[in-house]
Amino acid sequence: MLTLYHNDMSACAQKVRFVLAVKQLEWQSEELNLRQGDQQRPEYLKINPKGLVPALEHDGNILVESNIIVDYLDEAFPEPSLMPETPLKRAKVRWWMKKLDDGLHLELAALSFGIAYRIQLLDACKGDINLVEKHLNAIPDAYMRDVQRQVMTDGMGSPRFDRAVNEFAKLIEELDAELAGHKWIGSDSMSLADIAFAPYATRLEHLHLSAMWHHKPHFKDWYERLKRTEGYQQGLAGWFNPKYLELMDRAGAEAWPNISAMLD
Ligand SMILES: N[C@@H](CCC(=O)N[C@@H](CS)C(=O)NCC(=O)O)C(=O)O
Repeated sequence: MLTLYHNDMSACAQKVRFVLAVKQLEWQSEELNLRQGDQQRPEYLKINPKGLVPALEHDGNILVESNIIVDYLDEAFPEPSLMPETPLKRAKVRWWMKKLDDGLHLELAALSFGIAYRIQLLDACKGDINLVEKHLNAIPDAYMRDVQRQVMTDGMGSPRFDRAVNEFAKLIEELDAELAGHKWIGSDSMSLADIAFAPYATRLEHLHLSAMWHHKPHFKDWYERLKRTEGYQQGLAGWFNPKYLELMDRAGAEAWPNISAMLD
């Protein structure tokens, strides 16, 4: 029995749902409202002490960290395999995925909060800055707490925000070069790496930033192909939250002139 603790728009949860869909696994959904602080409740902190989604329960065992969860699912449910056949290609897939844990995921949080999620959090706290502070102080993960605090305070004016924009511009450049040589990231068949990056391209698109890859034909083609897969449709598109989409589109369109000026 599989139970996923997740959120409809969380990038890391999207990645896991994509894999569950590709493998056609049945799972039970436990959805958390991240702006209302469900992830900070004591019951959930017993599942993931970092107060982050996703977490997966499989036959009574808890797994956290989305890259570890998808790797586990690929081993526990090997068909269809989402890792390439050779050790070298598997190493490449892992190398790409590691980038997310090495910092890119926090850059995404900086972009998302800096442009749109800060508005949601302020609304959830009814504009009361003390309640916002309380929510931020209760984030157990120090790295996530710092990022959110910096962009909650200074928004797009934060140096943290500028860095995030440029880290993503660099990633798109690198992926475009990678995809010039392979149909998929690191190999010629879709793997965990493609699935891991799908939510990041999606978030950028939702935040009105897809102009960042207008002149990156390989990246653009990869993303369009990925979106047409059944796994993407079920694991991501099927869960899109219209309220988030509306906010991200509106706030992203307003932010774009500032953001394009930040691009080196
Ligand atoms: N490295 C973790 C990151 C998980 C993470 O950052 N999750 C976000 C949603 S994508 C979260 O739960 N945020 C809670 C919050 O904003 O307080 C993973 O890959 O699972």
